[in-house]
Amino acid sequence: MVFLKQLCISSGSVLRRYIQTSSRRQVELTSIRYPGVKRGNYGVVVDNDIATFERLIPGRVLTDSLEGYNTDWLKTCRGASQVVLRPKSTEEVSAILKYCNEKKLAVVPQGGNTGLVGGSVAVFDEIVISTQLMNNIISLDEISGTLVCQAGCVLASIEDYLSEYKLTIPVDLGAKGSCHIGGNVATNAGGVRLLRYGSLHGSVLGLEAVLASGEVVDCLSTLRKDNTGYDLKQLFIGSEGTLGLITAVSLNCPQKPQAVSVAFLGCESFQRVLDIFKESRHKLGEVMSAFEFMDSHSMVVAKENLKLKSPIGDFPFYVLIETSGSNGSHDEEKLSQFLEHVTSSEIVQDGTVATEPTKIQYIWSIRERLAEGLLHDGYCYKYDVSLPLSSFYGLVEAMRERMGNMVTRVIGYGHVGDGNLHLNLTSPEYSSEVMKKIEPFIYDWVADQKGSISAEHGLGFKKKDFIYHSKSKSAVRLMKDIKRTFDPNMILNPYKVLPDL
Ligand code: FAD
Ligand code: 2HG
Ligand code: ZN
Repeated sequence: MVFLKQLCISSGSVLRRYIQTSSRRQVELTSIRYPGVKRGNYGVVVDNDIATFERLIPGRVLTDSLEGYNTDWLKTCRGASQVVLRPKSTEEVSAILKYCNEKKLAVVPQGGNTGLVGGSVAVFDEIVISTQLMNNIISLDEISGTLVCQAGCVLASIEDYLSEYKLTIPVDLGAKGSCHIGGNVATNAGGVRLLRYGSLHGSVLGLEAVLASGEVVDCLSTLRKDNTGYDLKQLFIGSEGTLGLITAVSLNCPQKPQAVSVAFLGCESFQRVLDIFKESRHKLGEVMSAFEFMDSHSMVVAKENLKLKSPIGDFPFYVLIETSGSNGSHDEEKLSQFLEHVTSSEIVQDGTVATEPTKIQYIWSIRERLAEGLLHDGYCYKYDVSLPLSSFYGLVEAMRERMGNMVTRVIGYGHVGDGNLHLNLTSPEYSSEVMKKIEPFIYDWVADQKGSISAEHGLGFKKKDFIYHSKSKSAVRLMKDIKRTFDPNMILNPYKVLPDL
């Protein structure tokens, strides 16, 4: 395959710096913290296997200093993988998987290792297959905005590449300096642009994946419309590495907005957040590209743990609204009419608007760096749920009341515009008592409201046993049938997504 451009791995991001500085702390092995999970009947890697891998991908077999590949971003899961493989091409991935399948060696696909549900690292000694070196752009059609690239391209690097062509990427998230597009697709990541561009189920035009047997499934279409049979690519989107290893992706990339504004607003209650949302949908309409909220407890994390300054005074709730479009003065006029309305009707108490890139970035960092800020407290119990807006913040209040002083804090923030709440609790270190008090209560609460126990992060290792809170028995049975068809030896990311396999 001929590549257009190799993207350099983004190294300057805050996220990457954070990962490096905090990786000194040793995390308890997952197999010890979760004694209920038993190692499957898989082969154990021996010298002969290492020699074979070395033949398949010379110089790209790692057996030393694997701590970073074995530990998740949250520092809550640690595997004991003895080998990391770094293929460069689909053919190499295919040869590796064919061999592993024959030897019944379990594997875990890994992109940027920023996943938040323990899905990207081994539970026992699964082999890590990293997409780090699969970072080439394959093609770009500037007219239609269709990008085809390898799965290991870092999201921020793709965004930089596209911006040279006045295009942008339809998915954006705080981990963009480290996460890979393959990882984004494998988790069906949502992020802050979903409100504008929809989910990856719509933006991914095609993909290529390698099955456990080594067979390459070529669904790398670049067509917007293609109704020929079942849309197989959809099965891989959000399958979290359990059905195949995604090696390349074709994406529909929108025009880069020419003008962006961000409003940061303070208000008195969560009901006011909803009032602002209703008014913004009405008055900003098509120019609104993000609607996020955070509570006052989140602002404390931003200020105390991240040393960020709030651009406005103290309020119980904050809203971040982004507008973006092709005509700055038109968007700004709409935004100022909207702001005049919400302040004069006292829905909003105070606010500020940024149009300069550095100021916009600063305001976004208050919201986007909360995940990082929480890690300063010690252990973070992370929940990512979909709820009807009528009961959205009720869960945060219920958890705060339930946990009392068992935890350091309970905070709520997230993508209100998509009905996605991020609920986080922290304590100085992991406590099974705290965990028992949180789960399954939290999942029962969400199921009672007909919500989803995972809006965007997926089930991974930590949440797989609760799948029935959001999916029916018949749906899970079908998922298991699909898993058996795609991966009969169950070597692909075992102990993840589906329970009791
Ligand atoms: P990894 O973490 O390496 O892997 C994630 C899962 O995908 C694993 O199960 C892994 O086995 C599988 N996988 C990875 N690559 C492949 C592949 N090529 N083929 C098959 N399977 C693969 N998520 C959101 O949805 N929205 C957000 O706003 C958001 N913000 C975040 C902010 C921060 C600071 C952090 C740390 C994470 C955030 N996330 C968010 C979590 C999100 O899932 C990941 O950031 C991202 O999508 C995962 O990409 P990755 O390359 O790091 O994948
Ligand atoms: C975000 O939206 C991410 O910032 C992380 O999805 C959410 O920290 C979290 O819980
Ligand atoms: Zn999110």
